[in-house]
Amino acid sequence: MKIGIVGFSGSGKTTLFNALTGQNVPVGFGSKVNLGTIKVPDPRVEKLAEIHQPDKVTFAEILFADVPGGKGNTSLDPQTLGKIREMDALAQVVRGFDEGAGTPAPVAEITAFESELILSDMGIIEKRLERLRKDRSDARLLELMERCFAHLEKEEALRTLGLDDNDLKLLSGFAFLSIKPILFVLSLPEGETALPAEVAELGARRNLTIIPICTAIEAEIAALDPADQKEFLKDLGLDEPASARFIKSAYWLLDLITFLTQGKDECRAWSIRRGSTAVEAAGAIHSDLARGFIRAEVISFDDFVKSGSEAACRENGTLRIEGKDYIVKDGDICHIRFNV
Ligand SMILES: Nc1nc2c(ncn2[C@@H]2O[C@H](COP(=O)(O)OP(=O)(O)O)[C@@H](O)[C@H]2O)c(=O)[nH]1
Ligand SMILES: [Mg+2]
Repeated sequence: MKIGIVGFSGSGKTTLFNALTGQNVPVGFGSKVNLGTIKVPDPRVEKLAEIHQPDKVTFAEILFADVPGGKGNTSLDPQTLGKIREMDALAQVVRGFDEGAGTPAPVAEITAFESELILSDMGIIEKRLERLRKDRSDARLLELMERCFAHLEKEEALRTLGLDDNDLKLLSGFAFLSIKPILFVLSLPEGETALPAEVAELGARRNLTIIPICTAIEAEIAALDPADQKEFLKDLGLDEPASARFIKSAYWLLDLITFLTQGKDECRAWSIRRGSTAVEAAGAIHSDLARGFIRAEVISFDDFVKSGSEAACRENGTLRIEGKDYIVKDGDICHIRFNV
């Protein structure tokens, strides 16, 4: 799962990237995509580690790519669009600070960025429609493409069209931009914590997730050692760092859940999409486990902690045997039995 930190130049993307990952990438104009991961904090993994004392403890991770905005302040060049295309989901950083860059215009910035994605998608569809109308070979795709185009013409992103699973399958090869899930980070000046009224209003009206973050300060905090971080955050009236707030929103945006695996060798958390089956969860661990899937032995985290051991769960019936199609729940501890 790769989340692209995107937006126009000078909006605070690299600063946010540093705040999230604790890296120290130089800010300012650059054309390199920076990559970094953050661990998803999860007290359940810590609890399992406490019980098993394993050799290794592994948290789920989210991968970030800081995608430079290119030269334009209100438009995106083809290279930048190409880099955005590779992302699974987007976090657009919107400038909310002045700092010599001029009065911020966050609502206009959100709209302008969306327009760029929409225009790019329209270009792709237009070309394809021409061919589809000439060939008359694929009526289903033609109908779908016309529906998409009409929606984009109204300046609406494809993600708001209400496409069903079949539609999405047909469209997956096109890698449209305005179809990608997106959330917004408003980079605020020091000392401010709330969204300006016009931004909050836009978010409410269009049902957008917009997180206010003072990116510059949070980047400074992320560079401190953990003990000092707590102190600093308390002074600012925050109970958790930007990365924690961001992860929660990203999980929600991408509709992710966590399942767990445990043992003497490793206790580990894994992110999968809500609605994934046991065999898909097995595949997240290793393709062999999906290929040779026999069954999953599943205990909910709460039941495990209450019962104290896997043997006790077997005894009291809280360990369940589930098949391929079982829909994995958040907090399930899974043991995949497989044979390859
Ligand atoms: N005051 C203030 N300045 C910021 C903030 N975030 C970034 N900056 C500054 O704005 C400039 C551009 O930031 P940068 O992260 O390089 O933007 P990018 O081009 O989107 O990657 C840098 O000088 C940053 O120090 C912020 O939240 N508040
Ligand atoms: Mg940058």
